[in-house]
Amino acid sequence: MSATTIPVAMAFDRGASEPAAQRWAIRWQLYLGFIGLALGGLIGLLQAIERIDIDWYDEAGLAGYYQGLTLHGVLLALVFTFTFGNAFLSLTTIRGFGRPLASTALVQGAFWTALGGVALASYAILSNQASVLFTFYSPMKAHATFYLGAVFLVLSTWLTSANQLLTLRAWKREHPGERTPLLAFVSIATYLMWDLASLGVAVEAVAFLLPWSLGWMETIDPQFNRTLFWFTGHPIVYFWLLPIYVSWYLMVPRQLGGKLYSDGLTRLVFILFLVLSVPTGLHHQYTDPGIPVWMKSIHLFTTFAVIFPSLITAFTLMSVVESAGRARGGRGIIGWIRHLPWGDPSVSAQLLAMLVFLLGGATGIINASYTVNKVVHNTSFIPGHFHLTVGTAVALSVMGISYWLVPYLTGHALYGRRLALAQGWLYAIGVLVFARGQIAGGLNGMPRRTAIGAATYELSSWNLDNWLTAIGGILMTISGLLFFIVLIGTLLTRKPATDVEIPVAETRHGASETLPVLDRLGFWFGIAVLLVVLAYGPLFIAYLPLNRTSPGWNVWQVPGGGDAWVNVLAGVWLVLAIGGFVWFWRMLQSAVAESRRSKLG
Ligand code: HEM
Ligand SMILES: [Cu+2]
Repeated sequence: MSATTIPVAMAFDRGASEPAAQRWAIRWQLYLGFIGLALGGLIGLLQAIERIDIDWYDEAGLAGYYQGLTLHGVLLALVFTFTFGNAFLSLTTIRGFGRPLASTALVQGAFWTALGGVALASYAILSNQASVLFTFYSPMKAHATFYLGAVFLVLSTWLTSANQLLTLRAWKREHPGERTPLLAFVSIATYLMWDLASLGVAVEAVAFLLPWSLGWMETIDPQFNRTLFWFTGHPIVYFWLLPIYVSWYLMVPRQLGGKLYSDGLTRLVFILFLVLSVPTGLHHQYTDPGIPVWMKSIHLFTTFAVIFPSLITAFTLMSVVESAGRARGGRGIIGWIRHLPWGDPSVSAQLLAMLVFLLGGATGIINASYTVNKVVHNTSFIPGHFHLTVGTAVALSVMGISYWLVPYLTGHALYGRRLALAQGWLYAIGVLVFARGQIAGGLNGMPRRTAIGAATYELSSWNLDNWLTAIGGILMTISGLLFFIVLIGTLLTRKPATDVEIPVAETRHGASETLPVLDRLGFWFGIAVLLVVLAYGPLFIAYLPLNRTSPGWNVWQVPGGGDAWVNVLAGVWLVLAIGGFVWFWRMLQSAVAESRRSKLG
């Protein structure tokens, strides 16, 4: 039936202004993230059921708990989030400016570097030479391919950012004197924040970890590296979150049939994140020695300052959602909730993600408080907290966004709407049970990053917490399976999508009411740099010279790994992985071109 292919091709041309050569790079960047989500999520299941003494690590081919936990953290917190951000905010930049990205080579390059990074790091982790968790604290020492992979992954985000900035410049030339379109503005602000934030980990990896791991440098300063890590490690949470805020602020209102509240307020929120996200990292080091209390206190203040744009967000979104519910005929104090379009899986997943995020934000304030932090530090309270934030507010929103994004990018209709609906609810219920287990366990002194099932000091009072963690984790995994059934069904279906567009809301208070200074990204970036210098400068000055005394440790593996033949294997593996992918891709493209030609002929 020829009707199946032709509308698909037409669907691309209708709404999109991205050329095919940019679209495939965006699409594959997204798919790479989905692969990370699938594999990472499956390992989450292993971690959850380990707590009720079901140990499937051997069966999964993993050497142990920490190899699994490294995969889980890296695939979900780094690979999944970065590739989604690269894909989604490239697309929103295109849509915002109404023109293609300035450079096709950069958007394709971002995909290839991300893929190369994932290949390198996966090799290191899967061969059990890098069970150092996603925070890769020294003096635990991983194989160099692990750090190289991290560098590549960060590079892919920089290429994406460079492309946005080039596109901004091109657009400005075409539209002298005009206000930057809001959607493009927030997409670029997100990446500018991250450019600054990622410097810490880039310096850490390139100047210290990589040369040390290659044997060019004998010893390392673990405390200094931790500080560089957390320079990036706090703002990274906003790099996870802000792409989702782009959807919550600018897209969900449209999906609800309402309007975005205010152009100016939205810009202000993203500017506040740009300015305040980075000078906060020391709140992860409240318990670290060697850092003066007054410096930690400054970061405490900036941390509480970032709560401000988060609160603006909470109130703005609530007002948008409520007025949409009322516009749809809802009445009474809570009657409007029923009138929201809960039957749309993209909307319901994101509304549920927002609700769960309320608890994520509240628990975050507990972590951020200097004194109360001592109660929860390094306990399972922390994973309880961040599965409500990145693990749900972000992950569940990405799934919700996918329910329109994948049809948009492929031209295929969404498969299994009811499954998709069930998926969102199941995940939200699952994570609430899971987090209840982890949070209560943490308050009961249960450590994080520990195979609790195997621990000899397990307390009987943790029993209920462990069961809740396991049951919640199983529900989340089933929900994940549903998501991938919907996703694969959508990729395979022949039914063309009927309504393919990027949902972008109109604004109630538009750009004409916005102060011009709220459009000046360069100015705010400068302020952000200044605050970082003030917040970290004195610390680094007081800290230097470096205390490079520690050799590398491999605490997860019997000594003897990392021989020369392993490096040869690593090289071969890499070449095969990348070469195989290119070959497969070329083949696929020529097959598609072939079938188009024969259809037309
Ligand atoms: C099926 C769903 C999931 C389950 C059952 C699950 C389970 C777990 C458990 C039990 C831990 C704690 C391990 C420990 O402290 O020893 C953990 C850690 C973690 N999870 Fe998940 N998780 C899931 C999904 C996610 C998602 C979607 C994300 C992020 C997008 C995520 C990010 C993380 C991170 C960053 C850690 C910390 C790793 C570390 O401490 O190094 N998880 N997960
Ligand atoms: Cu933080």
